[in-house]
Amino acid sequence: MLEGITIIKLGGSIITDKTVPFKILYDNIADIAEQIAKYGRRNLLLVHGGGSVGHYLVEKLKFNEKEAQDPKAISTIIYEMDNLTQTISKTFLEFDVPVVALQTHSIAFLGERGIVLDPKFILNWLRKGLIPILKGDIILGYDSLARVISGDVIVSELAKLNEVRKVIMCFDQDGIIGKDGSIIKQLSLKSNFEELIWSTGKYDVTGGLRAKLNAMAPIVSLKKEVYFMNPKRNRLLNALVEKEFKGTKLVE
Ligand code: IP8
Repeated sequence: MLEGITIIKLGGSIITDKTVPFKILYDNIADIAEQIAKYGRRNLLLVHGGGSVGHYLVEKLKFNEKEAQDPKAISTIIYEMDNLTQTISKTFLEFDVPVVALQTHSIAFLGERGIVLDPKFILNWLRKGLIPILKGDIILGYDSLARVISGDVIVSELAKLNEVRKVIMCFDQDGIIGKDGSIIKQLSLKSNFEELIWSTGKYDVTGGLRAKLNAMAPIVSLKKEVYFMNPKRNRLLNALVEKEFKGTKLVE
């Protein structure tokens, strides 16, 4: 039986330099892989963002969710995002962490009432001892249109599963910063999000901090733990093993 799963979102700002197209932050990925290797358990689901690969390409190729959609643009974005996943998978394997890359666009679909995604396709890999890695991606919808789907929406969807207990959103900030410039230890979902400070980098097509907080709100309501943090200096490992770490906890 699976229980106590933690979802880790590897935000685009921690795996890429969001100001430079296609610049992958290999050292950060290796640091995260090493911490997960030290953690040793496999009750994890990974989801990564687009950073200066996905977000940059969506803008550069003028990917449009409404009008005539260029198959070559869709293909290019998916191809480059898959490459980013492969880079992450390779690094994890180098640290003997057995991941399996599941292409979000192959297993998820946008139905009229939201994402359609059979959790069996993901959880069965966990039962097999592999850590699934999904990503923000382009998926098809009920209306035959392709759409950018943020990794945060995938995280939010998966976090509703009974087996999931905790969500750790990793970014390049030490946590969510309030208007006085300091890290907020506990952020209430009732607070005024406009007053929060968030560095989105140059490219961001999926809505920044507000969209992230909106995606996480239902998970907090389900009484699951949701944290925003920078994974550096063993903070991710500490969060996994329930030691003290720097970051922001979302509360109702
Ligand atoms: O960085 C975006 O995912 P996110 C995915 O998790 C693409 O919002 C293709 C830009």
